Amino acid sequence: MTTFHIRPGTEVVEALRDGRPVVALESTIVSHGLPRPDNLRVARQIEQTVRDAGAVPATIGMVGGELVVGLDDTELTRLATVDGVAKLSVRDLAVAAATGADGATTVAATSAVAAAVGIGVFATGGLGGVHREAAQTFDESADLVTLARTPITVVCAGVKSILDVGATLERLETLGVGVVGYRTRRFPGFYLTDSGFDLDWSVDSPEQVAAVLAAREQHGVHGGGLIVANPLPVDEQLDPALHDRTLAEGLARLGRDGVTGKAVTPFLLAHFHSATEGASLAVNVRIILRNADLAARIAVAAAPRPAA
Ligand code: PSU
Ligand code: MN
Repeated sequence: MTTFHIRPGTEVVEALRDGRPVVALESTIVSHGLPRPDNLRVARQIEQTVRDAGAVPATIGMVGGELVVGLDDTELTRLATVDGVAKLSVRDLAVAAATGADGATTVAATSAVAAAVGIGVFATGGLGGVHREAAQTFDESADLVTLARTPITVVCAGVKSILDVGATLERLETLGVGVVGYRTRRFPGFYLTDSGFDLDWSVDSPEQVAAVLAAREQHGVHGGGLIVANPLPVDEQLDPALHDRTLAEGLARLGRDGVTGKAVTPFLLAHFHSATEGASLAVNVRIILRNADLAARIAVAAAPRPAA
């Protein structure tokens, strides 16, 4: 009988064993969220940003059915460049493993796998959430329900602006997922600095996030996730008029091309990247790198032992 253990990379094993800071990174953004050939370059840059801030990066993905925490460069290259890499949510992991698939893990799957191996901090771009037509389609990302039951801190620039942000915030409240702004009381809008929605809580430093995590653990009451919402500075956001125009076009195309289900998010992101002639890509990359840096500083502040 084949065995299906999660395989942590050597560096990740050692860091976790020694109580040094580790940051989980997702691979869906690499395989499905960013266009080639930029995706591989950006994936490496994200890892380097985590290292520069003193933590060990652990990009999570599936290679030939093996679930890897801390892909090496050959594996990362494979997920960034080969065709047919599946988009894996939590429910897909076992099927993909049993069938020997290559797969990229979403925020949901990355969070679940990271928590399973004892990684507490994760950086991404923007979370999935409630889609705008959800009242008809029921399309709500599994990111939300997974964060309800997974003890992980996700650093992101809010939820993707292609979504129904208000409905997503309501669902996060219902599901008991903590949401704090990083030096802001406004929920970020991914490509945009401000989604237009208020937040109840704001934290000022990585140390304060570490204190939240310590309190949660010592209380032993809240077993779910914490979202640290890190907005882009206003002068780095996508031009709001360009954003709104591109989004309206993208949503119209969805309907016209009959795109549904898990293809919706990659379709809209690809539309943004081509319709803005790279402007949204540059913004998306800035978002991820800033989040990787903050996540690493949180992991450093929360780690039992400092980085080597
Ligand atoms: N954020 C990005 N780019 C992405 C995603 C997030 O900047 O590609 C991915 C994440 O992996 C997230 C997924 O989990 O989109 C959401 O997909 P869906 O809406 O189908 O759940
Ligand atoms: Mn969906």
